[in-house]
Amino acid sequence: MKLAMIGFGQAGGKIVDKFLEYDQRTQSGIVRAAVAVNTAKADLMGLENIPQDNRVLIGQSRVKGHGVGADNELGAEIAEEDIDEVQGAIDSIPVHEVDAFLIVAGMGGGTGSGGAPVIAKHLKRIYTEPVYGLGILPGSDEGGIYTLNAARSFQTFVREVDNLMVFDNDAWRQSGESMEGGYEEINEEIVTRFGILFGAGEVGGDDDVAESVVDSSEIINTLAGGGVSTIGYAAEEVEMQDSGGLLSRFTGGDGDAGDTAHTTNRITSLVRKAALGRLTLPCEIDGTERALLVMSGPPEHLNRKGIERGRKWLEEQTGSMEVRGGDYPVNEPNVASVVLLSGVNNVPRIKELQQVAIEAQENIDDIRQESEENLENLVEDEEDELDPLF
Ligand SMILES: Nc1nc2c(ncn2[C@@H]2O[C@H](COP(=O)(O)OP(=O)(O)OP(=O)(O)O)[C@@H](O)[C@H]2O)c(=O)[nH]1
Ligand SMILES: [Mg+2]
Repeated sequence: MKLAMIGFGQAGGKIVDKFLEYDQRTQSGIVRAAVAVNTAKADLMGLENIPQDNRVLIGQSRVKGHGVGADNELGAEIAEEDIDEVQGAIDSIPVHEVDAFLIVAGMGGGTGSGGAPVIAKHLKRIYTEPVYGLGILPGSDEGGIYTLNAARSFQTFVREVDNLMVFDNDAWRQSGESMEGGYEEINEEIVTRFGILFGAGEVGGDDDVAESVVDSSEIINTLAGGGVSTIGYAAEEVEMQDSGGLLSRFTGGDGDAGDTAHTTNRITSLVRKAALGRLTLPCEIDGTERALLVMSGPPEHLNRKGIERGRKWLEEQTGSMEVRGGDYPVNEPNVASVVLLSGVNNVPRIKELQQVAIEAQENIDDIRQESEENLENLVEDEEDELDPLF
């Protein structure tokens, strides 16, 4: 599946930059175009793979290239004011060649958090292609303003996009590591999972293959209907056959004869590990609306029986009637299972964020009321003083 990726803010830019690196490394062909937008000049300069012309500095007259310092209202204002500059970069994308847009942003800061929903709304108005979001939730140790930004931005972002895929830094942060080193690994984790998912929709051409291989329309249909998505992943190293490569499968049926049971069992256990292990956004998988299973690996280590069993198991576990599945043949000594759970409903972290947003709203009302009362008292006092009878 070919994507036009737009990274908003520092996290967004870095992750899109990493997707380009992944794309070059694996030849997955998922990044048709990559754009980075930021209010901070230094962040844009630090990117490695996104072409210079596709790096858009916005808000220069307001913040002089220094970022918005986690003020996401300012981030949103600037994105709206400078939307033409962002559109200028998007104009260079051959949109007829992409299957969808993917907007990537950290939800805790100012630029990405404020700007991502603005650009999503803009793209939806102009283009017919689906607009997906990849939202990064902050770690809980980052401080109140980050959580509050995320709580607010999340609500808006999920409304503006066709589906919001989420990665929660809080569930993935590692103690005892530097922040930067931690992000390096986390970003690698992100591009691996999403890379396999979207890369699956890029295999095609041969009609014999098309039947069992995941098609980009299956990814789009799984994401359609909106809501929040999370992704599970599990992999195992395997030995590769010396010759034959991708073709052996289609001439030799289900690959290595004799090993079919082992192959099937490996697949079903990887599906369980992916769905029950650490998800990009931890949640209860029961109650998921739609799901997609992608099994990637050397063709001789994939079989239809395993994928069908894995798919059935996912139906039971999620209670969903809409579980798709297929394979993604690659020439790497790894069998991997990627499970996309779309429209998840039981997510503790989101409930927590909603609570934060509600409390903040209530506090704002309290603060307003308090200041109004103060004002009234002040006026009354003054009136009292002015009254000569007292
Ligand atoms: N996974 C991941 N998360 C990151 C990375 N960098 C930052 N974050 C997260 O993203 C949040 C927002 O940070 P930034 O992206 O730097 O913020 P920004 O959008 O540039 O906004 P301002 O700096 O306030 O202008 C942070 O609170 C982190 O949780 C990264 O490289 N990877
Ligand atoms: Mg920044």
